[in-house]
Amino acid sequence: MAQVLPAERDLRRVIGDDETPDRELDGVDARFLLDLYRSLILLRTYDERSVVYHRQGRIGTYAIFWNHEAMQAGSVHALADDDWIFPSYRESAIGLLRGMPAATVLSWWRGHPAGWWNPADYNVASICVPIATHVPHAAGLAWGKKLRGESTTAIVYFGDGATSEGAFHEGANFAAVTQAPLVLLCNNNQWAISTPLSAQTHAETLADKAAGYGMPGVRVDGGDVLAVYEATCEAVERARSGGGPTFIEAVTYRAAPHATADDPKAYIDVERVEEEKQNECVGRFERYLQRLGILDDATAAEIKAWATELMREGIAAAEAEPPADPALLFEHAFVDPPASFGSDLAELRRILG
Ligand SMILES: Cc1ncc(C[n+]2csc(CCOP(=O)(O)OP(=O)(O)O)c2C)c(N)n1
Ligand SMILES: [Mg+2]
Repeated sequence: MAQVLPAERDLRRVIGDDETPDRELDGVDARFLLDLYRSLILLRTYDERSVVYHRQGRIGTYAIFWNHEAMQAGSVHALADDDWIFPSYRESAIGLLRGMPAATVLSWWRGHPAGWWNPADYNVASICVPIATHVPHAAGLAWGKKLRGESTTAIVYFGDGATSEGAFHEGANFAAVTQAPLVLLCNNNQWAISTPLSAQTHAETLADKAAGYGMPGVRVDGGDVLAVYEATCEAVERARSGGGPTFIEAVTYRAAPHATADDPKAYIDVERVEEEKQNECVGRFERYLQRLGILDDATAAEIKAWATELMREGIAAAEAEPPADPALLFEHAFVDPPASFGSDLAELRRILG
């Protein structure tokens, strides 16, 4: 039986602060760092514009991921293009990093069928809203790739709350038993809507859970894009070389409401949110790049303008989609529709105009 060491408890960091210097990272050059920055700005712009579009009534309820861009971009940049990504609703726009049009994801938030893509086009699975149910899907896909002798790996994103779900346990255990090439990336943003982490687990860290499955557990500062990148590279390398799954706990803090339908003032620590905003992940990387002399104002402005234009085009294209036929909602619901179905549908069409 393989021996599994206790999870790493210290938070890994690469980007320094007032007290700690930046740590050197092997094998990354200026071009890579700027690509990473471009991804961060794309996600940040997508997220901020989406909140505006929601307020303007142009998309439906939206799950904000402000300050979680680093754990998303850092991990995706550690993958090969054919590795599979299984997002939760919190990573709804992660497909943009694989070339998916913004219009597709915006259409998803508009509840329009154009928001559903063929996962095989991008190796990005559908956005998963039920908590943790995609963990077994990802474990199964990764196991299948291993059985076929392919070197593809998969990564699955889920939250701290998801670790209390049966599906998380089933997926993690299955991946470990089959030694599937899977990275389990837990975004520990310390809240599951209004349920704090302290009500979620009595374990000292979520990474400690990994030992129970017989897999390595790592804790990283989820606001440090390079620490997430480094930890994911190691996990992907382990997976590819037959070493099985890894659990990564990316420690972040939810600095925005759970979603546009939530008002967290009733439960969240407002001062802590303000602290997090001061130290948010995109600004931290920007300052790091400036310290290295890699990012100047003109380049930053050019990247921001590019991302803003992509969003402008994206919402225009999503809004130009012809309205969907409401019959689609029922297409897979009945083998034999009830007798009243035809008249009910006609009534619905009449109401929708
Ligand atoms: C199976 C299931 N139960 C309940 C819900 C309702 N729900 C939506 S988000 C959420 C909280 C999840 O918290 P966490 O896993 O920490 O992810 P986060 O929202 O913080 O990214 C819950 C309980 C759901 N979507 N699916
Ligand atoms: Mg959470």
